[in-house]
Amino acid sequence: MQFKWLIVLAVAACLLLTVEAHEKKRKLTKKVKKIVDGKEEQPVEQLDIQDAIDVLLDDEVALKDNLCAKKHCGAGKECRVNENGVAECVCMDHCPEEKDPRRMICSNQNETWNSDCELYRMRCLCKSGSAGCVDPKYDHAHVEYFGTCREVPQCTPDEMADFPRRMRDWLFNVMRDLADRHDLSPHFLKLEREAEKDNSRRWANAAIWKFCDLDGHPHDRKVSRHELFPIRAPLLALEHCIQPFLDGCDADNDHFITLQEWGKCLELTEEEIEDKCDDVRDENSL
Ligand SMILES: *[C@@H]1O[C@H](CO)[C@@H](O)[C@H](O)[C@H]1NC(C)=O
Ligand SMILES: [Ca+2]
Ligand SMILES: [Ca+2]
Repeated sequence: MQFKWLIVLAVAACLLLTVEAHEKKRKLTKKVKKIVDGKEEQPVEQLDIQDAIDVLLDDEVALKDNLCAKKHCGAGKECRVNENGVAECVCMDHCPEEKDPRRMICSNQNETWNSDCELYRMRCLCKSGSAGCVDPKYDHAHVEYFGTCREVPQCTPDEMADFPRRMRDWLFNVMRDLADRHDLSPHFLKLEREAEKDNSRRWANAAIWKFCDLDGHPHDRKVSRHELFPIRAPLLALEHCIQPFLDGCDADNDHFITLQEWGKCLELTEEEIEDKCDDVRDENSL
């Protein structure tokens, strides 16, 4: 009888100790993480260094979070710490489940996907030769436009003739909207203010701003097909002339649009268009 009680007591004591130790470690982990992230300054003497090191070594999650925090992975990829302790981008295991139909996209292969994450995850799997790749054609998949795939009507000559004007209007309105929302960098805000004051600068300044904005990766004063994505993808489903329009902008067919070509296809004169891209691009808009 007595023996039985002894066991119960021993078990209870053990449990209590584990819970206490666990709680202590949890608090310590939190503290160490805060210090590592620079959110809290802790006088060294108040923290047992060995305890802190133990936490960092034990708690691999804290370490991994920290290694991956500064790493940026492309669409469909996520950061993971490999066995050598190096943070690397790998194809995502799962994309967040997407129930919002507005997140659907149409790929360049005219297939509707639930989200861009799903498409880029598949491209990642195919590029890395993973078994999860269902068809090698996805090596070169990208988002063609937002929304489900649909029949994009032909752009008629009349519509095409009117399109540069519509585009100029649209660009200026977007620029003005960004200025109102304080989302323009000071450099481009100056261009916007000038356009508001002087009607003759309206189209040109908006065109220059958008060109500089698109020419981001790399910033080489020409806009590649890839760099056109931010205007092509949202507009393609709505404006069926955007694709022929953009194709036409690259007058010499070298796959890049220069500022001169951009100005010309927006029907601006050469005098109106000058390179005013800010070289300090760290406070870039959009
Ligand atoms: C793309 O898919 C849509 C919907 O399935 C279809 O209506 C359209 O004709 C297709 N477009 C092309 C270019 O094949
Ligand atoms: Ca560029
Ligand atoms: Ca060109």
